[in-house]
Amino acid sequence: TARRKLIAGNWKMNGLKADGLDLASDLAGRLKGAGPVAFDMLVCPPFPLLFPVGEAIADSPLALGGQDCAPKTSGAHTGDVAPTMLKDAGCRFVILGHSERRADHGESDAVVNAKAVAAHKEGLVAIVCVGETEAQRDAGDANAVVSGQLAGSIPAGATAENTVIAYEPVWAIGTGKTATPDDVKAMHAHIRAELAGKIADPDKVRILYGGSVKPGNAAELMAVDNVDGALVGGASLKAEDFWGIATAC
Ligand code: G2H
Repeated sequence: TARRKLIAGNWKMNGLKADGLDLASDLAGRLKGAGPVAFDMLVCPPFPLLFPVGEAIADSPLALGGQDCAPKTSGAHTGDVAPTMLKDAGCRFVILGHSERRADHGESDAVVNAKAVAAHKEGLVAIVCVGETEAQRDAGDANAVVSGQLAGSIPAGATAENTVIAYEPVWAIGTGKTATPDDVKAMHAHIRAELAGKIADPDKVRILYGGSVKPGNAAELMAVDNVDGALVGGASLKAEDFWGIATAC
């Protein structure tokens, strides 16, 4: 099954309005200039930047996503952002259950699942993140941990159109350590097998790799079986680096 690669930039908590506009406009310009490309490109800025960035790239193929959303549509939930609001800002995607959300905000698989249900209701594509810690990997539990996260986080009604999986080994996030192509190949094959019965058309689901992806290692990682794109943090903050990753695949 041919799956079109998705190169997603997770800006995390970085950048003010001027930086975000520069970065997004630069990428949109490169996409426009490149003509037909073999990948989809997505940027996920912090919430306050969604509207200005969304307006700046509205006429471009560069897609917009949020980094999280609430499991509800509206109401008395101070500090939360509803999927309807992401949609209103022009988002097509939302990252859910990133390991930083799981660690910093105690998000469980059940919470991620509820958020994905809410995102799907608004027609957003949920990028559901999974990944083991270093201790879990060292204990030989990586596959079991990821299986549990998939089983708990993927909601009923998930399809290859409304759901993307991102495998991010926690020990490789922002650390400069990257999983080896063999590690990635084994885990992505495991995830693909686990998707059967949980998502319609499991062969069509895109499985992204994330964790210290940069221009220098992108070609090698993106060539691995069942790697259908990248979720990029640090290296998505510079247009040249992010573009370098996208064009390496
Ligand atoms: C993993 C990744 C993006 P980085 O969190 O989600 O970040 O590329 O900085 O390791």
